[in-house]
Amino acid sequence: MRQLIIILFIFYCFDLLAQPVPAEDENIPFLMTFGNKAAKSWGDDDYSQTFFFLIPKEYTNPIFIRVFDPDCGGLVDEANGSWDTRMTYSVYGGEKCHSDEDAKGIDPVGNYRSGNLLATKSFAVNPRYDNKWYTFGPFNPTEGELDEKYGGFIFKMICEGVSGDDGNMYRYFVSTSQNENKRIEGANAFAYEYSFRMHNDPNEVSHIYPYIDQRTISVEQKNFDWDRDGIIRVVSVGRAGLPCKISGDNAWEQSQFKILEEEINTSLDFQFIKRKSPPVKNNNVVVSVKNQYGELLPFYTIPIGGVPKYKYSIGVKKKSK
Ligand SMILES: [Ca+2]
Ligand SMILES: [Ca+2]
Ligand SMILES: [Ca+2]
Ligand SMILES: [Ca+2]
Repeated sequence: MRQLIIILFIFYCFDLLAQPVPAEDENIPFLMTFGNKAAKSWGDDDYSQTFFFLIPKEYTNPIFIRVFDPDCGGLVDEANGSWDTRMTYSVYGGEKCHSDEDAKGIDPVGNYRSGNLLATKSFAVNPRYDNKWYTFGPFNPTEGELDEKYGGFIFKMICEGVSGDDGNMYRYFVSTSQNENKRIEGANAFAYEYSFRMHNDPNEVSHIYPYIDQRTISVEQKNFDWDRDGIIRVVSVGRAGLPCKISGDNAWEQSQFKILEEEINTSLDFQFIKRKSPPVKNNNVVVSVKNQYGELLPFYTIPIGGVPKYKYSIGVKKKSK
């Protein structure tokens, strides 16, 4: 019994150290990208999702980018009639793979496929990859785009629904190993737009954590197809919970607010809190956050500076002003 407890404890620790995308603090069950013939009312506005993986400069061994349930069909995904959807995953590195303006947009337009194509693979419904991992790589970290500001090499992964009308649910993991999920110390992942599946359990709260840099004065949060599923609110070091406007079925909504001094160089916590009844099932939603210049802010899967906690003293000071 004692041995079992020790083994369980070790597994638990490994889990905490893991770097899944989405990550634990986000509590987002799956990323979601539909085939390009699906109606937008299913909850994906553009059938394309871009993620960036940041590998610290000090890390020099090969890396692998793993995809959980890359196919569209079987256990995990969302059927729309028969399974007829094909997903393409493409890994890019090299100059401009991230720094190109089009790569940092929310729409798959212009030169968003910038950089060197390092690997690509398409999946339809396929029991071989259903509920299982597929591994891209190995890649040498230097095949990414070096960005000193980020302190490392950046890789880009684009997932696109190139045919069909079903919903593809999936996750990523950047690993040191081809066959297992083994974290890379100091690595992170980020996106400028998140298209994801909410939990069905109304007690589960999902989070995204945009980072607020020194240039940010105000932000605009946009959400699509939230289906009026409860509330979306912002928590930060200076905010106990600011409600955002929420979208209905197949609709966009946006809210703007000013950034507090204390929020500079911290992450915001956008909380997605489901309504209790009637429950909303299989809810897919798209979210992005811009600054006052219209530049999109990155959401890090491991929030920079940690998950922000409201500090009562800061909030009270602000209110009394
Ligand atoms: Ca279909
Ligand atoms: Ca599947
Ligand atoms: Ca899938
Ligand atoms: Ca939805």
